[in-house]
Amino acid sequence: MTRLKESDISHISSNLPAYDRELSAKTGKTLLGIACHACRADEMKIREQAGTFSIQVVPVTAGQGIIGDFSQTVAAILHFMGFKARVSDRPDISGIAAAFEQGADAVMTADDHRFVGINLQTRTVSDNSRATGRVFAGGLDLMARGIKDKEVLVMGCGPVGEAAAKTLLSLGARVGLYDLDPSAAHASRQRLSDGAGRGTSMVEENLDRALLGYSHILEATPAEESLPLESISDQMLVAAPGVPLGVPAKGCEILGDRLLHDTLELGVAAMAVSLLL
Ligand code: 2YC
Repeated sequence: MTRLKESDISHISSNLPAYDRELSAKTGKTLLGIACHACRADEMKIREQAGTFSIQVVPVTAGQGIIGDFSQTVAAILHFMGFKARVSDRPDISGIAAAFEQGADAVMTADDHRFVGINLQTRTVSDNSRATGRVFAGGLDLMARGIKDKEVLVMGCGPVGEAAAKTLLSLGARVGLYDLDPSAAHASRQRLSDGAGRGTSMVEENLDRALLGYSHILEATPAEESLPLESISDQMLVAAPGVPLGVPAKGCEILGDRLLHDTLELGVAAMAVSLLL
């Protein structure tokens, strides 16, 4: 899991209205709308419930410690979506205890290993990796005006890529799995075929050859420039939850509105919606 740097997220809070407009242009839906689409939730109902749902964001000093602006940015994203959100006055256990004592409906908190939302009533745990994979798959579905029966190459078979593949299969896409470590791709394929649900995925062992055959890409690697410039065509649609962005700058220019990427917003939005389900 890539650890975010303050510079990855410091722009987010002040840019949320503009980002919402960018998402609408790319997918036809807003941040809340994409998260609801990915979670198969009714947007009107979620918007209504969010207004009275309080989420306490609790900083955690353990391990590598606090990332500047992280908790404040998470709270700003939640507030922008209409949730009652605030950062706890104290970090760690004191913050968790205060959330319960103050009757918060949920907490959102991250150590070096997991970033989760926890619904304090239902005990539902929404995991950032799963939510991020799911919401970027949902965003690709929207950009493609329906991903059903289309072929999608998932690059990176970690928790985010595998969650994206699972969602894409449930949407009726045909999924190719690529990873630098072929055994990781094979293990993902096995888990995906064991699980309920539909469709089968296949492992792509050679990236250059695979990229010749796919025009829908879900880039979920922690590598920069994982998508070679020469492979980027003017029909390609790319949903890229991977941090740092795996598309070279020139590639971003070519893709324009056909590239979906952020470092926190969509994943947090999907985590929050799934806490209400
Ligand atoms: O500020 C804090 O409370 C820190 N304990 C937060 C640490 C987050 C570590 N995880 C990451 O940087 C990201 C997650 C947002 C998702 C994947 N990596």
